[in-house]
Amino acid sequence: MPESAVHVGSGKVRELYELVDDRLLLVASDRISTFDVVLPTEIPDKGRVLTGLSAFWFAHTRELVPNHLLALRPDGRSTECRRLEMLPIECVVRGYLTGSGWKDYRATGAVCGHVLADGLRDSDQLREPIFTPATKAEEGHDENIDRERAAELVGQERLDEVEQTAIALYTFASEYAAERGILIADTKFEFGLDSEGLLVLGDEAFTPDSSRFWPADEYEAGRPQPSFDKQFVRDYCETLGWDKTDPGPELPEEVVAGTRARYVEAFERLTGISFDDYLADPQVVLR
Ligand code: Q0N
Repeated sequence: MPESAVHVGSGKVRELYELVDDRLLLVASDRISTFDVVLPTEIPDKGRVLTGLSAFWFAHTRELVPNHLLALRPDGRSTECRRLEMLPIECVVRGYLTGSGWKDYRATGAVCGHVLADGLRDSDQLREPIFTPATKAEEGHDENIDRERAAELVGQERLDEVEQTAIALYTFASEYAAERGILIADTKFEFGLDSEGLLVLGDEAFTPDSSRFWPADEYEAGRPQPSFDKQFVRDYCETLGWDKTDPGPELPEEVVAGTRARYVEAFERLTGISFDDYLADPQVVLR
């Protein structure tokens, strides 16, 4: 990255830079967060796994909706993207009841205006996936909103299009992943508009950072599920008595190695491609 590159955005673990011609460079680091804190220890190749997975899904969903991916760089962790006018909502789809959805349901019986059946348990599968938008918080947690509030932010017609597109994406990927032993409990998309006002999928898609991945063979409703990728990290952190405020703990090498192996396993199961082949030539995920 040249010293002069203009930094246009940053997430906890990714950076966005300006390129020429309304292109952006999205770079995924090897940083990992748990309990909302970025840890001081990196997971080698995590950024490459997430970049490769996201590119794989973009290639496999381009018939459902156009996306911002223009090129995958040879380093395997950077992608060139079209610059979009991003919509001011987080587009979440839930197929299972957990996280803030479970919390809202327990308090009110509904999630983002979807009144759900009585008696649902933590991690229950929903009868059909639901679209549960949220506002983009500058700091702290995104706030779930109902469709009326979301329509005020993007317009009713655009919201209908976003909802239908997000559900179609989730339905496709969750069926694909379930056949490969991974449940996608929920997922978050960010959409934008191109210069002609067409809806385009941006950000990352169906990565373990933007979705909850659960191992299908350990799934059991009525309790929280182990995370496919981060469970070793969470379990280790729970042994420490850490108060879950910044700074987080260093991870020992066996936790790093086990976690890296889980990311690589998710990549290989979902793409059917060996991760070594991806490192040798990232373009393999686009074919
Ligand atoms: C953009 N964010 C949100 C990446 C994601 N294609 C785009 N065009 C214009 N803006 C954005 C994108 C994309 N993607 C998306 N911010 C700007 C979150 N960021 C945080 C940093 O990493």
